[in-house]
Amino acid sequence: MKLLVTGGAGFIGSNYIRHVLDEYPDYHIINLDKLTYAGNLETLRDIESSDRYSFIKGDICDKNVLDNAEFDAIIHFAAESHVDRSILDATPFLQTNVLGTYNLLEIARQRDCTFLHVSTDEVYGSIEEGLFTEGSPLMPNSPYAASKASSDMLVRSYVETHKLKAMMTRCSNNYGPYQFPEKLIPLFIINALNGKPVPVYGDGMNVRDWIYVLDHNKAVDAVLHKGTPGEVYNIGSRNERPNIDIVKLLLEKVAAKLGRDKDEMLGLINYVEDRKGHDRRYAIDPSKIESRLGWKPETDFEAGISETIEWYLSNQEWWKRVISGEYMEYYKTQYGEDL
Ligand code: NAD
Ligand code: TDX
Repeated sequence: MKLLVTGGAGFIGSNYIRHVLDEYPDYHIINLDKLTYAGNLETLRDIESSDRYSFIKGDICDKNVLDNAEFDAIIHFAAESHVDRSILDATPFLQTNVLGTYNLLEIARQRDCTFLHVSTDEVYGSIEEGLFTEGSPLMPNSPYAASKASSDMLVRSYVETHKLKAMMTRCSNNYGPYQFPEKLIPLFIINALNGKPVPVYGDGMNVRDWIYVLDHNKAVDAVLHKGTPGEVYNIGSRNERPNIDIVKLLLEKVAAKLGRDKDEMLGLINYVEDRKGHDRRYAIDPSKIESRLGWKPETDFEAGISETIEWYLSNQEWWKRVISGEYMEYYKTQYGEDL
């Protein structure tokens, strides 16, 4: 099998590539990535010399970008992925997430290859009670979510119209190593390590459903190998937590690891203005993938968080390079202060 992975220099895609190369000794991976601010080849240093891996620097919006590449399936992770950035400027979200996905669908149609679209629970909007199932209506609230829902609709249309062998996954919030520091968990770990305030939006009671990145990728892999074309699969860990609980857990664990005073660390909590259109609660029902494909999450949340904190402690060079330059400008615009 030769897999074309898009966005493989990002957080989830890089973890997916590592997982596939470890799991399937006869698989080859081509990684197509534009290397935006979120893409980083240092994340792939340990595998770049593998003769089963190759890299194309390119844009998924470019019609000719894959002209010289051969592959059996496309696993599509590439996206603009941060909600706050989509509120500041949605343009790249529409370009990459909508037009880029359309371009890849066309390429997949011409080659008649399998297409696995990696989407998100955010397309369902916010839910007060109960869980999102695959049949829940799409009610995206942020420009990011709207761009992902649009891409989901395009995938659906290619299945119906062109009989493309496409499948779709919708996963909850991921955490783990190599996540870009703009997202809640790495941002708060790094600020805590640096003794900087951690900016909690609103009342801190928004709920997210957290999953360890490798569990997500094992589910993507199950869909690739055992999924039914045309189907959507929700992926989640049944692990709902209000943000403030996560923040306290992170700060307490960082304090313990650094031998610092817990109450002093908790003093870094800074309630700030809420995110515009902030979804109150995401909650995924993963019963379908569990019962039909035999997947289930394996990582205990507290253990996964401890490992993640340990990783950011031991890989300071990685994130110190990542948070320079463009990210510092973004941070100032978003939070009104220097990093
Ligand atoms: P990320 O921002 O860490 O990585 C995105 C990658 O895509 C980067 O390497 C970037 O360079 C690349 N990219 C962006 N635009 C591109 C373009 N036009 N052409 C080629 N490459 C481009 O994102 P992530 O958190 O790893 O998310 C990966 C996918 O998973 C996304 O589709 C996202 O919507 C989805 N998802 C993420 C989460 C989460 O919690 N992070 C949850 C559910 C679903
Ligand atoms: O500084 C912050 N303060 C804060 O309170 C940040 C960055 C976030 N938050 C809150 C907002 C959310 O309620 O924490 C929660 C998680 O925020 P993010 O890490 O930005 O994730 P979220 O907006 O939930 O979206 C994530 O999950 C779904 C990913 O970024 C998406 O790519 C994925 O589709």
